[in-house]
This record gives sequence, structure tokens and C-alpha cells, in this order.
Amino acid sequence: MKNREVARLFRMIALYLEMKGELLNQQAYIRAADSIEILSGDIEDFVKEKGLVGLETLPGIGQSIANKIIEFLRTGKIRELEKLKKEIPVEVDQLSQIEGLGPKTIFKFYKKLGVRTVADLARLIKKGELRNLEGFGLKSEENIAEALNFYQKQIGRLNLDQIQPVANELIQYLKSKKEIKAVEIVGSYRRRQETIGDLDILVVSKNPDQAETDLVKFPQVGHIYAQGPAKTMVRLKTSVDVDLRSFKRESFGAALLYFTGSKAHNIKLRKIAIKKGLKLNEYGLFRAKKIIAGRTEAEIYRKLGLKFIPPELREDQGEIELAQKNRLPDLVEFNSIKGDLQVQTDWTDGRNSIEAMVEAAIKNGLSYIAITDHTQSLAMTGGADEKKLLKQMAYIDKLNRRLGAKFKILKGAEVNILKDGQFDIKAEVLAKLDFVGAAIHSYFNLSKEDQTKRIIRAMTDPNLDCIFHLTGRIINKRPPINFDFEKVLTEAKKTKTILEINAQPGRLDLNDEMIRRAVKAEVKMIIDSDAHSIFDYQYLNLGVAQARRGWAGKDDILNILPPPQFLKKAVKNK
Ligand code: DGT
Ligand code: CA
Ligand code: CA
Ligand code: ZN
Repeated sequence: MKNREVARLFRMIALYLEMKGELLNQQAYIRAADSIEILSGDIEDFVKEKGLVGLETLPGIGQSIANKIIEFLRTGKIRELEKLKKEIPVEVDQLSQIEGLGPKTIFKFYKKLGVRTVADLARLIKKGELRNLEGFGLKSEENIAEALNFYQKQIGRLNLDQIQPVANELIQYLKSKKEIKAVEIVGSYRRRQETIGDLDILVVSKNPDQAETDLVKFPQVGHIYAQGPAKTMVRLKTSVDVDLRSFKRESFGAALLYFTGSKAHNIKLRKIAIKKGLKLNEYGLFRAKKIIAGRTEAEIYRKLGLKFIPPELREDQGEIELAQKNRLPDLVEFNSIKGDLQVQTDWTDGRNSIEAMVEAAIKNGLSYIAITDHTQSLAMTGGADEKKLLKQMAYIDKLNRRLGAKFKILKGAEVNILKDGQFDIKAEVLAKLDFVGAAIHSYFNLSKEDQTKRIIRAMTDPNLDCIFHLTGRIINKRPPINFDFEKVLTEAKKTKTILEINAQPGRLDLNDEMIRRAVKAEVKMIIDSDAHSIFDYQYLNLGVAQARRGWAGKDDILNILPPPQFLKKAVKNK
């Protein structure tokens, strides 16, 4: 499948065009990239079947862009992009990953200071030369230095959504091979860590050499580091490193356990084995030379006197001790979310209509959603004011009458928390909504004291039901705001304010440790996709994984309840 590669190149073209200030053209490439990303089939098959004319029927794709798709499929290149790179020899895709650096600023750095790469930028900052640039100062230099530092620390680690599509593709590919009898992804991906260093894959194969050859022949492979016999390592074209190891069936459970990690979890398991006079390694659990378990993880845990520990918990945070006492938490389950309480639509910055978001929600097994478009002070998103909100409420009432009992649309909003903790929508309008969420979208840098006060003031508002993405962090891009989480938890419990676990792979906000503290403080949570298109509901399960990593049980997560029970527990002011 070359869909993702084509979309990536189009987004790159869009970045160069934005540097040049060709905004109309830039928008066209972004629309085309969106369109190709959501195409369900292989773009190459599509072109074979329907040709240039077929391409032009896709939304956002005209003749000129269709020709570039065909050019790429034929030659592996897009001349337009090559030309742009020559004209502006700047690594804009990497530089623009640094928070606060848009294409326009990057262009300015290039023109005035000759910055072409992240390394160039780092050098300039070190020399303190950025502050002298017109329109910049010491403060903006410090901000960029901090963002750069953040970027460099995380470099090379990918978010789950950057890795999931190619991981699924690779698994399907390996499963289709005759001699491969079992395939599992292990490592941090199986534990659903927030970011992934590399993909570790285990297979059972009658013929390990063949499995290695199969991996090397996977069409997405761009580079081979090492091939066989014990391990094969490759780099995919999407910059993901993959390790593949082959095991016999009777050792597969032991290998799964070993390579799922975490290392700290494994070390503790080995200590328990030793205490029982046993030995645990990636081939099995042994008494002297005799294997006593190895085929499944469950039998190894059992022989060690432990309940099975789900991969999301294997971080040596006390889970082993609880498993010994049979007191692991009754974790919230995958696919158990019944309602999504943060959904944006084309009334503001979402891509799809309310109707389309409802239809997709039903397809994803949900029975209610709250429409929570942004409110007015977020001007860039076309945020709603009171008048627009009231109009949307009336419209939702009409849709609900049509839908009847099978689905419920809740009237909601994602209100902005202003600098002083007040909201940007009048209380009398908020009181009319079914579900009010609020979030911080500005003033991320207040002092700890002011930020804490601001959040607490918001939570004491009787109209507020939930705080969305509390810390505001963007993984690899923006650090969390500075505030006193314990104080916020105490206040949330007192005011019955829900905290959201935002499932967007770039947010995953709250993080695992904060979820654990919220569980302890008996603060209720919900898991939302923060959908901006019909495709985002798929992220709900990443939110569930995050909740499980935070030891959240079924009682801690309110939106596994059907709508009447949910509303009764979740909504404050009704
Ligand atoms: P990553 O790739 O940085 O996101 O993190 P992981 O956890 O996938 O780490 P990775 O790829 O280095 O290794 C995969 C798993 O293999 C790791 O979670 C535990 C296991 N493992 C690797 N090296 C060792 C080791 O020296 N001792 C033990 N006990 N386990 C190891
Ligand atoms: Ca790994
Ligand atoms: Ca690895
Ligand atoms: Zn938001």
C-alpha cells in the first residue's frame, strides 16, 4: 500500500508551499492528502482499475494532483517536491515538529540566518543569535530553546498512530505466509506505551530462515540492518525499526513474556522463579534441565503462583504483588465504551457533519455522543458563540426526535477556560446544555499557583461537568502545564467534576501515573476520542489502553454506562 507514502509527500509539498505563502495551493495538497489517507483500498489498485479519470472523482483531487499520484506510482518520485526542495533546501518536515515553529517562521530563519536543519537551529540558539532577529527577543528564543530541547529528547520515538497502521499491515503480511504459524507484536507496543522505540515481533515457524526472508521481502522495508539466524532487524520506509525473532511453539509463551517486558517486570519474575528453585528465561520455566512451562504466558504465571497480568500493567509498579494476592484491579475492557463525550463537527473545526459523526458512532458500536464544538475565544477554529450554540441545540433536538430510542445525541460544548478560570460562554446558555466540558487552550505558562487556582475556579462552576485534556501536553511537542494535581484531585472529588482521558494518540492526557492517582482519589473519569472526523473513534481503544495502564477499573470510567445511567452519574447541575 502506498497510500500513506503519497499522503506524506503531499503534506510535505504543502509545508513548502506554506513557506512560500502559496496558501490556496497548500490547502489543495492538504485536502488531497486527507482524501488519500481515508481511501479504504490500495491506491495502486484503484489507479489500475479506474485510471486518471477515477482519481479525479475522489474528493479534493483534481487533474494536476491526480497526475502527480500517477507520476509517483510510476517513478517513486514527485518532481514538484524535488523542485521545491532544491528551491528551499530546508528540512521543513523535521523543523516543523518543534512546537511553535510553523513554516513561515522556518522560512524566516532560513532567509535571515541560513537555518536548514534542526542542528543549524540548535547551533544558533547556543550562540544566542536568535534573539537579535527582527520580531524575536530573549523570551521567544527561550521558548524555542525549550521546545527544541523537548523535541531532541523524544527524537526517534513514534506515537501509536504513527506505528499502528504499518504494524497491522506487517502482521497481516506475515500471517499470510504458509510456514508462519503464529505472529505477535511484543515490546512497548504490546504494553501500549505512549511512544514506541521499535517494533518487536515474534513468530512461530517451521522454518525460521524462511520467516527472516519473508520479513526482508515485506514491500515497506527500506533498509536491512542484519538478517538471521537468531534475529532479523530492518528499517521500514516510514522510519520504523523492526526486530523479528523466531521461536518453537513450546517456548512461545516464554518468549512472549520475555520480549513483552518491561525489563523491570521480567527481573522481578525471574527472582520469584529463583526463590521457588526454578529458572525463567525466554525459552521457558525450568526445574533443573526440565521445562515445566513455556507454551503460554498464563501457565508460566500460574506456575509462579501469580494471576495472569495484562501487558498494560507490566511495569513493576506493584502489579506482581497484587497478582500474588489475587487482587489485581478489575480493569476497564477494550470495546466497552458506549458513549464518546468529546466530538467536534463541521460547525467548527471538525471535518464531518453531526449526522455523519452519528452514523460513524453507530458503526463503531456507540449508543451516544456529545457534540462539543469549540467556543468563541478559539477564533481559529470558528468557535461558537451563544447564538450559534443555541442554534445547534435546536438542531440536535430535531435530529434526536428523528433518531428515536436507538441513539442519543447530547448537547455539549468544549468551553474555553479563560486566564482567570471563568468561561467564555454565559452561564444561562451553559445551563441549557446536557454536558459541559472545559479545557485550557491558552496561557499554558502561568505559575503553578495561578494555574492551579484557575483550574479550581473552573471546577467550582456548577455548570461544568468535565475537564478535557487537563495537562494540555502534546506528546513530543508541548510539555504539560504546571499545576498542583493533588489539589485539583481533591477539588474534583468535592465538586464531582469528571476528568477526561483523551485518547488522541498525540495527547493521551491524563497519563498513566495521573490516572492511578485519580483512581486512588476516587475521582471519576471518561475516555473520549476528541474526534475531529469519522475516523477518530478508532482511537477510543488507545484511551482504554491508557486507562488500563493507569489501573482504572470498571467503576472508575463513567462512559461504559448506557446514556441514562451515565447522565445520572456524570452531570452535576441537573
Ligand atoms: P522501546 O522499543 O524503546 O519502545 O521499548 P521496549 O520495551 O519495546 O524495549 P526493547 O525493544 O529494547 O526490548 C523489547 C523487550 O525485550 C523489552 O520490553 C524487554 C525485553 N528485553 C530486552 N532486553 C532485555 C534484557 O536485557 N533483559 C530482559 N529481562 N529483558 C529484555
Ligand atoms: Ca521495542
Ligand atoms: Ca527491540
Ligand atoms: Zn481541546
